[in-house]
Amino acid sequence: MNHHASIAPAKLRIGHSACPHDCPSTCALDVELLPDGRIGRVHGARDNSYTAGVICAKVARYADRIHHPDRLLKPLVRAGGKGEGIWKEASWEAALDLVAEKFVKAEEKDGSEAVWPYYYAGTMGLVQRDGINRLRHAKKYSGFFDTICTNLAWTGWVMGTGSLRGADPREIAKSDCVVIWGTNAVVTQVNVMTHAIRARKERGAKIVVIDIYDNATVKQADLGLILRPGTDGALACAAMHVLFRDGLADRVYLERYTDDPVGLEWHLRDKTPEWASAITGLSVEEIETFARLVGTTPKTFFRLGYGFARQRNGAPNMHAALSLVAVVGSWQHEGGGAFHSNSGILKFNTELLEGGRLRDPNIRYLDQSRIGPVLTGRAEALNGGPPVTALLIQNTNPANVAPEQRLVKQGLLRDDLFTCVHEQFMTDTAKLADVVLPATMFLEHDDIYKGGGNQHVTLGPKLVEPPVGPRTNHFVIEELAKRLGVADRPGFGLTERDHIEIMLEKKGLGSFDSFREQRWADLQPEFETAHFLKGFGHADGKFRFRPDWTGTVAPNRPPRSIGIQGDVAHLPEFPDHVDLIEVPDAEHPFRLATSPARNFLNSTFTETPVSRQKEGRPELLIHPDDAATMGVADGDRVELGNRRGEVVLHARLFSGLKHGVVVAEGIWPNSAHERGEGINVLTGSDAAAPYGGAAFHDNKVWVRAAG
Ligand SMILES: Nc1nc2c(c(=O)[nH]1)N[C@H]1C(S)=C(S)[C@@H](COP(=O)(O)OP(=O)(O)OC[C@H]3O[C@@H](n4cnc5c(=O)[nH]c(N)nc54)[C@H](O)[C@@H]3O)O[C@H]1N2
Ligand SMILES: Nc1nc2c(c(=O)[nH]1)N[C@H]1C(S)=C(S)[C@@H](COP(=O)(O)OP(=O)(O)OC[C@H]3O[C@@H](n4cnc5c(=O)[nH]c(N)nc54)[C@H](O)[C@@H]3O)O[C@H]1N2
Ligand code: SF4
Ligand SMILES: [Mo]
Repeated sequence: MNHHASIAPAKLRIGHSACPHDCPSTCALDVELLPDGRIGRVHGARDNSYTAGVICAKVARYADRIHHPDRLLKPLVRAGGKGEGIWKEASWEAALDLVAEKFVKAEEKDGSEAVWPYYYAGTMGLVQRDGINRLRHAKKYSGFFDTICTNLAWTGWVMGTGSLRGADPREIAKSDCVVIWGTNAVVTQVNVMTHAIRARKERGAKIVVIDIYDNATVKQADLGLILRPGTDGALACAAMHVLFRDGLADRVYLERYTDDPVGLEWHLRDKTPEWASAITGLSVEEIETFARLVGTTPKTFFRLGYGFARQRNGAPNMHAALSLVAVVGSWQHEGGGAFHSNSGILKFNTELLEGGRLRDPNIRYLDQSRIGPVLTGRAEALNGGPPVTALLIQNTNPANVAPEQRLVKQGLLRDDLFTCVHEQFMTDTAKLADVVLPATMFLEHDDIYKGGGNQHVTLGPKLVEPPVGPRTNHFVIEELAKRLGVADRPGFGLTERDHIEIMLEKKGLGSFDSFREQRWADLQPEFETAHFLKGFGHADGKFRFRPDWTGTVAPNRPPRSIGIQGDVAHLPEFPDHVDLIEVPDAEHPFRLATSPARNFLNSTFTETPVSRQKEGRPELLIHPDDAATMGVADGDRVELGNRRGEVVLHARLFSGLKHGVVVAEGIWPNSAHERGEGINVLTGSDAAAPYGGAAFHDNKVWVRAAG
């Protein structure tokens, strides 16, 4: 016996992967693989130039999630009333047979559009996320218009630039001023901070943060601007006014690269700091200081987030902020310009994966954000088609995260609706299902990931065996296809690895095995392209101060069956402040934002004990002066509500926000709330102009002591 070998510590193996979660950072990961088949700590890859060795704490402790005792392991079939929590275990064969039978029945009764595959970004892997579209197209099921997260922000961006890309986010490290606008980056995409802090350390760069409350990112700022929700357009206009007024606008750049600088200057003549101060709640000095800083610092990098666009005027506000970047002319400099998302540069050919050739253009689409009105049968939400009587849900938790929650739940409880949920945990949505199927986690299956907030494509190969029971999304789609008679159509019958290999090869990125060695590819366009110095994405190459709000700009224009949305008549001709938001009134004197929690990612990680413990309980941040007027003390129960419903939270007195503004952090499980109803009872499912999208941070509410 080799005594020596048996006591030597087992060498820690490291597996390489990508974070699959819906976070712009898409970190490259180094995962500790333990000899017993479990994982240890997860680390950020040091040699990835964007990740740079840093990841968030919740993914570093992923062992708590993947080895969680509450993971779903068996297919479950409802054995009591909907939502009662009485289940019967079933074999995979029996459960899939039942799902297929119900889908066929729904189709026979109301046509194929009665079935709605409903999915989102629980995993951002292309195969496991988007493969569901192959089944949808092959079966002519209802289409899915994915508005919930990106539509307001992307639309505003593309209206200006014509293209969904921007300056290399790593250039933040080379800036002299970093403006972090409407993103709580410390919490939601920590890698932005890695590069911003480097700029501060190495170059003495100033960090500006624009938000509605004194959050973890504002605390890092040299200049923190806390404004009223939905007023960023006013700030941007006043800053541009100051630049024109003080001769700091780059007129040569404007003449060459923009559509109507003269019209813009005339339009801004009365958008003074005083005007903006009254709208934003910022002081005139704050606005002047901000304008002067960006106007005199050529290398100013604007990192524009999603958060400030989650307002009904979010698209115009995003466009207004971008317009400021053009007036400064900062696009011309390395370390300058703006960035929001790179989704426009990282295109793969997903024809086979998503079954593009099987698509029937006459099939109606339904709006993801409007699942409440859709499931409760509102004719305008059904877009001229039949009721939805069957749902296949993967990668998302709409009973918790979607707006107007009472409608969503009312819909899911319908007796004539059959719902199959494929999940890792018994989420609020799974609880309301008829069949629940257990899903694998990212380290247990093969996939490939595109960075939204960076420029990498990263492989996430299978690194560990799943427990007995859970199966991949791909498996479920393939098995249903067999039972529904479409398994012989193009794109079916391949493995995950086949799909990845096909996409890599079509993009000239090698094979699965070579890419596995390589781990990721850096697809950053070169400087002049990235900075739009060869022209912006519109046909005339110009940045548009006068957007064509109902025009045909890609990427997220609504499909024909949905059309242009919301109050387009009031979208501004030039950058402006428009009151498309829920303006407070006597009955609803407060503005509520539902901002992200650090230890949760949407509703994910609400199941892990450390995240739960760190977040404490559902709270409402409220200004001490506002609390005093209603006799509310720190920790008291408060009820807040609007015409959509009411929720009880615990007050946390907090002076880092404006009077009349309240913030509820995190999407807690519905069951963590007093009445089993979550924060999205209060948010609206009306589609915002012009391309739709949910305005999660734009809610007028009343607040009162709950005793
Ligand atoms: N820890 C954690 N990380 C996450 C998530 C999470 O829930 N938790 N969610 C992930 C997802 S899906 C996404 S899309 C990204 C989103 O990440 P972000 O781009 O950061 O967007 P949000 O998280 O919606 O909000 C960011 C900030 O905008 C603020 N805000 C709200 N309204 C306004 C406004 O009118 N003006 C301004 N200036 N600020 C406003 C909010 O208070 C919040 O502090 O984060 C991802 N990362
Ligand atoms: N009040 C309020 N509501 C919001 C927001 C807000 O800021 N405020 N943010 C909105 C935003 S930006 C977004 S993007 C949405 C996100 O909402 P969702 O897309 O629903 O995101 P998660 O809540 O993270 O839920 C993803 C689910 O997918 C599951 N999952 C993960 N990987 C897999 C897999 O491989 N297979 C299967 N079958 N399941 C998997 C997870 O277990 C999890 O339950 O929420 C929106 N809702
Ligand atoms: S920062 Fe975002 S991408 Fe990186 S590990 Fe955390 S959740 Fe994943
Ligand atoms: Mo999102």
